[in-house]
Amino acid sequence: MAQHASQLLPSVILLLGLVIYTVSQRGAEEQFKTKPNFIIILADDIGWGDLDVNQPEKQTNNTPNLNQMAQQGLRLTDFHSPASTCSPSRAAILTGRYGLRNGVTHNFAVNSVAGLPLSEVTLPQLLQQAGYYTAIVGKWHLGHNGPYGPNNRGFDYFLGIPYSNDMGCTDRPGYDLPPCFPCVSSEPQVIRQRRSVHGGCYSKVGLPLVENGSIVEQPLDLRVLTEKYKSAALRIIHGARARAQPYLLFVTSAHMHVPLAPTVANSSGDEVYAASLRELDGLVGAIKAAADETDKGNTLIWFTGDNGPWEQKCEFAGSVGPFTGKWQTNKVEVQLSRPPGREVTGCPLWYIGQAGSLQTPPAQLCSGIAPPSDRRYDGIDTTNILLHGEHSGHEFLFHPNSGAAGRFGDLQTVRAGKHKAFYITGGAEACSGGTGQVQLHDPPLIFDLEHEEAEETPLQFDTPDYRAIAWRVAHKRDELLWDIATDRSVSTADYSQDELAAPCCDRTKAVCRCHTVC
Ligand SMILES: [Ca+2]
Repeated sequence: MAQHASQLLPSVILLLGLVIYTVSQRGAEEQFKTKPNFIIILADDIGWGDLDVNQPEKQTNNTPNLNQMAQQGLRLTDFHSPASTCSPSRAAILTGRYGLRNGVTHNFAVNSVAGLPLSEVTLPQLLQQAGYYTAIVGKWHLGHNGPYGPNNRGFDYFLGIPYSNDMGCTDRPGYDLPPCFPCVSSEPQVIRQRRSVHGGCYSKVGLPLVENGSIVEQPLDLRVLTEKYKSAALRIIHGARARAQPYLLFVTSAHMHVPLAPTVANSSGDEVYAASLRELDGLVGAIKAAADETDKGNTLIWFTGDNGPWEQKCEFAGSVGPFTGKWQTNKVEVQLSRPPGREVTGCPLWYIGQAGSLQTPPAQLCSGIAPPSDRRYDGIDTTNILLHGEHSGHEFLFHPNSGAAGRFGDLQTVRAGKHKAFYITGGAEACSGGTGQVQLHDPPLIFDLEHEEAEETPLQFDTPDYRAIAWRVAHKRDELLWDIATDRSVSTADYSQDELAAPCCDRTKAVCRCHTVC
């Protein structure tokens, strides 16, 4: 149930189940003498099975730097995204609150007028007040106009895209399914749009690269974006260290969201995806190396994904590993993708430092940082998990509908220990193009994940086991809804749109083109 977070990092964690503790932490008393630095690397649409460490038998060797982090740091092996799409996932990470509280229940659009409600307080805002330098490099997707931009939501610096990397045309489109046309095409725009029926091809406005509220390139060049992000990230790390200022660096990479844009000799889907993974891994390695070089022993690096693979992108989508949601694909005529609630990413976490116990957890070192007490939080403080090896987390997790079926934000699945209950299934589009039939389940389908991670066979309804679990789930679900209903600070997001809200460096030119600094 909701907990009132009282310490640092209330917002970044929604945890459940075991945390495999791979590093002995005894013997290093000197870490975190000062305020620790935080680096959060959030991969987009990455799959649980994309990391070598999660599927070592495949011997793909695409993620050597992440492997190293997994070996030397902590792996959170039952770690869940708070939502199944980009905006609500990011809103929950930055606020520590479910979408039903922070108001962000589905994605914002290119033409969105607003964003994450201004009544919400973000993690960077708290750290900024505590003297941190705060920077985001990558995708924002929580509103790009005026007060909703990242520079007004707690970040001192922003370089990146206001939303997803497929929400605008480019001159050299990356790999996508279906392939999107370049901004400049001999074909009439209307034909381009008609052919882009699979979604994801936005041809009206060029994809902008924004730095601190100003468009610096439109459309941007996808093939050099990673290098720009890397340069910015390293500059931030070195700059903060030179000033002896603690920092929060939030790297929200375009990887593995389509369009993928690696340099490849062979453009087969598998090779494109693997090359993109290697590119992401290289970015992670460069950031870790810079953090090691500048402030080893005083920096926490957390790597995770925002919502799992976008399955309808087929060969350009990630791997879910064994978490296939088989009940849905077997029992429903049309194949489903991205089963609701299965937005799982088993994520390695690395904290930089020598092995050893930590006498002073960051929450204590950063005393004075406390989220507002006028609202309730769903996130928990992870100090003891990260630094002291505790295997605690949420016993119950709630997964909202973020756009597949039902009303936005409705509780779709509930995770209760080793069990998972589905109230709604269907609605997501599969690689085949089919969309599963939306079904409501009352009583819910319940799976025992300890016995069957593929979720193929639900428990029998008329058994004492089922009834006991269903009662617990229903009780906790009601408790959460009551908790939200009595929360004094619940926000509502404005999802209205206006064409003039689209980022545009020059409205007199097609697709808002500016080749150089605008
Ligand atoms: Ca995503």
